[in-house]
Amino acid sequence: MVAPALYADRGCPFAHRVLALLDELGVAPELRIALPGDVPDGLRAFSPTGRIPLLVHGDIAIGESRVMLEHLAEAYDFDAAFPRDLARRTRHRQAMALMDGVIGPHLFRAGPPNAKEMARLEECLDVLGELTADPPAPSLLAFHLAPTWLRFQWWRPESPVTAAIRARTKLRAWLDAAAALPSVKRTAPDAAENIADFEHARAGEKLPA
Ligand SMILES: N[C@@H](CCC(=O)N[C@@H](CS)C(=O)NCC(=O)O)C(=O)O
Repeated sequence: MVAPALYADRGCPFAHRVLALLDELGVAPELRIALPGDVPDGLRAFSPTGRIPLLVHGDIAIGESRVMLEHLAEAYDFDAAFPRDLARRTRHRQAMALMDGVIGPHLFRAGPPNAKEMARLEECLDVLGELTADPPAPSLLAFHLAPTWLRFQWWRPESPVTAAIRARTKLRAWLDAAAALPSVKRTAPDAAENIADFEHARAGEKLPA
């Protein structure tokens, strides 16, 4: 099978999900990684707006990291992708959707959530908390959530969202264990460099090449 090509910028949390899964699968991707703020070489042929990350595998280009994970899990027969039990499998999918739709976007927002947003976040964290019954073993859920949790701690240490996650002891322990999985750690960027990249991006500065 042709190797997948991943276009991203350095330290991207969404690309980290995919890199962790590929590491777990023992698949070496073609990497097209740009400095933050730059467009990876060749990306515009697939995405004129230069949106990242993008995974190209054979004749398919995928622009959503959650779909990249599912595609790669199927392409490379990752048996542990989801639990076999339907209800647990659906919970995993729901948690990933809530992370992308409700919780994760607060990483990219400067201000704190308002009261209504905070109530919704707490509700979603309750749903994530139900998952802690499953061990944080290698799975699409672990590879999906752990990179985002790392960025909350690195980029938003003072955020009420980070505090709300930390306050949930079991959820926090689960996320910490997911972030400590070997394939997540091996593919994680250096924390200090990643924080500096984020601060540059926030200030709208271009990094020196
Ligand atoms: N839902 C996408 C999120 C991708 C995403 O937000 N990428 C960031 C860069 S790390 C981005 O393009 N942000 C600017 C924008 O959305 O215009 C995924 O999971 O892959």
